[in-house]
Amino acid sequence: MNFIDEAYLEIKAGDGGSGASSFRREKYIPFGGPDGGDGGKGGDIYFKVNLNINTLVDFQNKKVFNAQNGQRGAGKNKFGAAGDDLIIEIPKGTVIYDSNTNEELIDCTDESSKYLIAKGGDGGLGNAKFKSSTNQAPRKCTPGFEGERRSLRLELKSLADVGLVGFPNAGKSTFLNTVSSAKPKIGDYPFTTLRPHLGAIKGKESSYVIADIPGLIEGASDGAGLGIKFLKHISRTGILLIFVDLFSLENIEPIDQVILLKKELDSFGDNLTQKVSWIVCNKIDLLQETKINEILKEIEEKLQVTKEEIFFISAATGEGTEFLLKSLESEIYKNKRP
Ligand SMILES: Nc1nc2c(ncn2[C@@H]2O[C@H](COP(=O)(O)OP(=O)(O)OP(=O)(O)O)[C@@H](O)[C@H]2O)c(=O)[nH]1
Ligand SMILES: [Mg+2]
Repeated sequence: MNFIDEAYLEIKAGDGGSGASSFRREKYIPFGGPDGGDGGKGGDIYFKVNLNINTLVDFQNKKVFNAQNGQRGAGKNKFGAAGDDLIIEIPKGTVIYDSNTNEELIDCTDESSKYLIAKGGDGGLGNAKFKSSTNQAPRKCTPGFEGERRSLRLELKSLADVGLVGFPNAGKSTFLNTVSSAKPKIGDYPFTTLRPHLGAIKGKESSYVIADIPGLIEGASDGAGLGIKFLKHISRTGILLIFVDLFSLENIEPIDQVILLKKELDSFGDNLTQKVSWIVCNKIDLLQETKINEILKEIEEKLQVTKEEIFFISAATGEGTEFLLKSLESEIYKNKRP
């Protein structure tokens, strides 16, 4: 299966135009001097963040990018025009690697910057540049330089503040639907979500972004299910919400879901388990209050999690979500303060 959070590109900046070899020819001037102009510089290639782009899907069809070449110089000291620069637009959070060496080249996190990735070649020199006291009529001119060429791999690591992790069908997308204007697909079957979705939450003081990613299953770190491929999207989030399905179709106990998910996060590495992670038990509308209290007690005691780190919600009815969002906002605000 092809996922859209990764793309391979071949890019080439423009070649410089060649310089011209030419001599001034005018009436009454029998021996005009050299007047060949220089070639124009080839266009550069840049990456630029476009906040309206959320995936790398467009690069599945277009993989080769060339900037314009510079034009040749001409007689009468005419310089060749420079080739146009090429700006490739990408989502915020795209990391660019050299696909041959795997070296990280650019981390495109700033929407106001233009990131230079390949320089266009300089133009060649016209013969006018070679005139000297000893050579009044040089014929020599030089070709332009080649533009830089690169093989790249792009990887999208979304810049969300909060990441949702949980087994398939736990209600992660339903939650994002309820609390933000993002509209990820919801289904009563596992693996409804096939790619990450971001939803913006407008809090009281500030706004923040939640990333919904495809569900994890046991063995994900070894490649089971959709694997852990998508965890890189939450590797930069400040807070993880571990979604527990209180009405699991496979009857996996809430506490076991938390243990299994934490194990998968741990295997992924990237310090995911070091993050602030809260447990969100979803679908309370389907349970009795006494059962909910039992679950709370069990998780508190056996996993040594405090009450403040466990939330009970119904993503479907919205119950409990307001309190969760308020807590998220103050936690994010706390971390963002210098
Ligand atoms: N009763 C009830 N059903 C819910 C609740 N939240 C989600 N559901 C249902 O649970 C099913 C799965 O919801 P999704 O939001 O698609 O689950 P998901 O975690 O995004 O699943 P994947 O994308 O497959 O990982 C859907 O049928 C939802 O309608 C809830 O709070 N209460
Ligand atoms: Mg989903």
